Amino acid sequence: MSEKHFPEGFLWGGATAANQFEGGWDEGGKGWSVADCARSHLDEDVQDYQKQNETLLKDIEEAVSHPDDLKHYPKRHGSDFYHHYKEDIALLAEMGFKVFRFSIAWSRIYPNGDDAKPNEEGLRFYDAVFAELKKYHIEPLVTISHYEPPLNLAMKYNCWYSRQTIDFFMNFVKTIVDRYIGQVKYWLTFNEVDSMIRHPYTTGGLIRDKFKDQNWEEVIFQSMHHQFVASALATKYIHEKDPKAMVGCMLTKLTYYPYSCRPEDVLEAQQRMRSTYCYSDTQVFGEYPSYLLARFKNHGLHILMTEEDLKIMKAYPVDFISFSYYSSSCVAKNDTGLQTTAGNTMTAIRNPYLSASEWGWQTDPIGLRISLVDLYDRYRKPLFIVENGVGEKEELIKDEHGNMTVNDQGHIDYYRDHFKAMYDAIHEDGVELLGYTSWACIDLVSESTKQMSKRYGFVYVDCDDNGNGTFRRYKKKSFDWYKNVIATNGACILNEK
Ligand code: BGP
Repeated sequence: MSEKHFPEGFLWGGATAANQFEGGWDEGGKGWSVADCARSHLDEDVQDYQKQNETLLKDIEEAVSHPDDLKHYPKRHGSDFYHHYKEDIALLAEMGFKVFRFSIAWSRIYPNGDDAKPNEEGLRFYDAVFAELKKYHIEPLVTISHYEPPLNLAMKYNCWYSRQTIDFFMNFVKTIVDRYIGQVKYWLTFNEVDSMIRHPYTTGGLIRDKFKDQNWEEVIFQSMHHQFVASALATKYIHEKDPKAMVGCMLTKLTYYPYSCRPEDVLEAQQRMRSTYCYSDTQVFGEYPSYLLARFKNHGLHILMTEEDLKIMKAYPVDFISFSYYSSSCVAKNDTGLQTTAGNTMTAIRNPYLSASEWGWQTDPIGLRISLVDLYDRYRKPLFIVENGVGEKEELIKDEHGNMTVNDQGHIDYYRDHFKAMYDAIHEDGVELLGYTSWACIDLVSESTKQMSKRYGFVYVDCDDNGNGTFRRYKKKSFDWYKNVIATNGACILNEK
């Protein structure tokens, strides 16, 4: 029997995001982003995003008055990719990466978001990043907006709640698309577009204090509408400028199982899945699904949409569906007395058949195959996994050759099982999967906890949760393992006895 492997041309790689990885937060003319005000809450349960929403204006004022404090604002230093990008991209090339997902920090290009002209020094940084990737023949996969809108847009315009932000966003899009035309084949407009509903500040720059006497759900969906229009306009512009380029939506693939076979629990799981599918449905089909419009009506939400908005959305749907998948969760109609655990920006019921990471996220490789089949059956468009991985607490050790490294066998085991599930989805279930970028290929600051100690990478970054360290990079045990997976296109694990 012939050796099993992934399809020829499968795009193996890894992902990062500027607000968690880049650092250089106030260098090169970059302006403040909402991420630069994200305080670490190491002593609190940071899964509770709602709590973070309640004191935002005070938190922002506190952050802006402490521009030199990197200890409590870890995203300001990230992993210092800003000064290590050559070394980092060389490490990705050493692993044989075919693709590298990163985001372009909006406030590095338009420091205040509403600037008349772009910041040339910010563009020159990304010129250099693209040049390094080109040198190693690594395909850039660019996220245009990844949790980092300019702070000024949030403070002065209420960011995505304001229709004007569509124009500010399109200034940003036109600048980077014109600058990098022909160099980017895969664009993503908004990271986890559905996350506006879970953390409206991080995703949409919405500061709750500024909407005291408004219907908050209506504010969120009005903002989401502006993002849908902006995403369609960006797709239009990219297709017109570079017909070979593809634009994807990016969905948080939260996969829910009914806690029991009780019909109420099965219905709850179906409803929860639709609570995120409604956003990818809108971007893939180019129109609001009836059940989302029903939610607007039944909740008395008045979302201002013009005929032109709906025409643009319908005319410019996305070309592929990208998504993040970390874990699965259980749901029940009545979860009283059931043990809960954490998941990606949410909490869920503990699945007794699954193990969980130190942060409570439940490891479920079969859930990835279920997610791939679900999404492909729903959309019949190519898929791209752009985030998958597990955060681990790790420490540097000296190996038998005297080199500093990390024995991250947990990462290897997690990835092996998920890669086998991906292969089965492709080979058995007929799913069209373009590629895979792990989250995160190099250690960086966690979104939900703002910790460096929640480590995802094949490469260890010497920086702790208080920002102390040399920022030196060290290859972990998984570095050579993933290098071999890429070199053999998966055969090394698919044909293991
Ligand atoms: C996703 C984000 C990523 C990353 C990832 C891991 O929601 O798109 O930016 O943060 O989650 O989550 P965390 O960093 O909270 O461990």
